[in-house]
Amino acid sequence: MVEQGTVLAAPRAGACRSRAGSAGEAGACERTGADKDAALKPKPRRKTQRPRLYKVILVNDDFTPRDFVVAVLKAVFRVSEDQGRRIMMTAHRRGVCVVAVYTRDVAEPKATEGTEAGKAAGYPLMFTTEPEE
Ligand code: TYC
Repeated sequence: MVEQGTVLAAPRAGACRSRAGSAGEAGACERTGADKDAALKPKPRRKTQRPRLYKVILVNDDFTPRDFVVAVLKAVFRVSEDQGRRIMMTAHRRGVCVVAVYTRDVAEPKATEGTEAGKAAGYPLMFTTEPEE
């Protein structure tokens, strides 16, 4: 709910901001062509907020076999063999790698599924999630 009197949008650059009482003054705010049309058309305002996005992060360890990591990436995140290998090698070399970005309701179950796949096979493979700025 928007309270009465709440300012939803500041006047845009170039909008006529003549003082009260100037209405009707000849030439107070004259416009021509496209500028005139733009002034009449209110800027569309977003009615729904974009959901926050979460990164799924692959964490390196010293025990999970490389091919197993790639297989999990392919199965859970639907990446290609080539992409899976690149993601795995980035985590291997740098410690972590962002696998993908999703809404929270998708990111968290995928991270859990990947981590559980490692656990079921006896590996400490880990995926975490982190909100994007
Ligand atoms: N470092 C592991 C190895 O050398 C491979 C690996 C890569 C494990 C990425 C986890 O997130 C990972 N066998």
